[in-house]
Amino acid sequence: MRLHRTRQSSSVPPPRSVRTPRRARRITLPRLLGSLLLVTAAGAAAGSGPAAAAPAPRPLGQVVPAPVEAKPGGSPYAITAGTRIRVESESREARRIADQLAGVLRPSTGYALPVTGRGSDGIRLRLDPHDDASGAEGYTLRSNPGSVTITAREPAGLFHGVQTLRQLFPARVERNSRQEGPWTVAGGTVRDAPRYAYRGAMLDVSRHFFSVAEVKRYIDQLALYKLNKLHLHLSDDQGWRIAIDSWPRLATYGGRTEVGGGPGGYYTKADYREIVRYAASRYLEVVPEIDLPGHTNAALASYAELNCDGVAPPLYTGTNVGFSSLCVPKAVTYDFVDDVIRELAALTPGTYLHIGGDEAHSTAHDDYVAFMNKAQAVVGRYGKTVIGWHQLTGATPVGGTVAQYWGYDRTGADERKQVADATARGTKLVLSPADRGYLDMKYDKDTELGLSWAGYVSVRRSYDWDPAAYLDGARPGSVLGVEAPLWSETLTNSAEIEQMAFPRLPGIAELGWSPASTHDWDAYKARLGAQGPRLSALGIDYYRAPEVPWAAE
Ligand code: TNX
Repeated sequence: MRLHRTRQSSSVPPPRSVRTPRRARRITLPRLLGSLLLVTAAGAAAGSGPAAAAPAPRPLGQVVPAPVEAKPGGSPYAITAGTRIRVESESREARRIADQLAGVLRPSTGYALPVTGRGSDGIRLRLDPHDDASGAEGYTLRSNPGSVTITAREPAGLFHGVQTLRQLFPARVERNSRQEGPWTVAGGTVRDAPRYAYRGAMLDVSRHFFSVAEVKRYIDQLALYKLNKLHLHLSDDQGWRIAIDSWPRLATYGGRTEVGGGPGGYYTKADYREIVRYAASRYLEVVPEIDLPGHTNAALASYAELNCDGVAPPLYTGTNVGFSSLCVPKAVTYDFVDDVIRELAALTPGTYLHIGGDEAHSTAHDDYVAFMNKAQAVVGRYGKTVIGWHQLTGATPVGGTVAQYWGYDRTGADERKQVADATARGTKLVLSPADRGYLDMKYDKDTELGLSWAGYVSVRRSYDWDPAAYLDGARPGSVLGVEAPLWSETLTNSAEIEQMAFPRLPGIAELGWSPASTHDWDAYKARLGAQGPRLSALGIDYYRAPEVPWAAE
């Protein structure tokens, strides 16, 4: 019996943060010669310090997402052959972050960069329990000729500070082979902390299944831009993607295919734990979603008793929505919901559990309300906070529930008002407007991948809105943050994920992180354009949106 695809278990963890995609990793003779030349040039430059005609270091504020404050001042810092990375605190997490930074810097600089203890020089990572200004995720980065010091109250802040530091070096620092220096950072101070606590991205692993290695690759990319939530859409009509011991056929049968009839797949519990662990090591919390009571054909096909008529439908490989529903009156439905949520909650260390609730077009309204109210209680019983798509506000959200708003410019006033009114009763909001934040919408009429039901979403359109002012009538303070969903009806691999996510994902990340006062399309598009060579160095084949002034590669 074939349990699951070998694709997900064959993955070897990438040795460094983001690898070049398979198709771009072929080594051609000119490329080989090119890198040999570079190695020679780097060898000649090594140890000789910054060359006389070295380009000026990147301005401190030229990072995405924009920092709260960047004050230039003094002479730059430069990494040399003798540089050490210093962990200034007795903290295994700080040590791990230092090792991750070394993993980025060593291949491209060609320096040993040992990770060691305290000292006044080098790249210093310092945890300061009294650094209240940094909060849970912020940091301060100070650069002068003697050292670059990142200080934070929490390890998450150190990690985010390290992402900023990566962007202050030349883009080629992200390459896997030795590059020419100098490796300088402008002098001065960056102070930084996020605007919102919830900064997410969603990956739909149901419509097409993505291997653990593909999910890890996306996690690395999200971490670069300081996102802190990975929402996994683990079930839908086309596939059930997580092993549930008490209902094994959900995965072994319901996970057997995907849109277009491909082989599908699912995560074993060990696979899922590995994703959670990897995400946590990049300071992302996994938010698992089981979509209920609609979007459930894969479950209904796996267990006949879940259907009102007791007949299992066939597996589904098309792209329609709204045709499936759990059987609300049947008792067994709630055994199923309880088992699935219990097992998933036990696997998930994070706060949230997402129960879907969207497009339940085949569930009568009263049934929907009754069902969602029961399902919310189950999530609470297993110690998690409910997130649901914003239709959940049509039921009775329990206090502290999070509604994920995915409306768009044509969403009716009544629907918007229903969501806004719920915030007066304590519902919190994560904003994913489909015509702004949906990464699966086409950029324009020529985009090959993606869908267009919410219209085309240009890079500017996805960036140019204010989460705090987006939903009329929402209680101030009810917005927890933003999330960029990526539905995968048309996407089958990492290269396709990246064509849609880049360059729009950094813009959503900036809306979640940067102060509203930094919001300015013209300034942003220049900073984004400077990310081009960096994305290329990471092996990300981003969409060259014509509205962005891309820096020369
Ligand atoms: C709507 S947005 C859906 C998904 C589709 C997506 C495609 C939402 C909560 N439901 O089922 O995959 O559109 O863009």
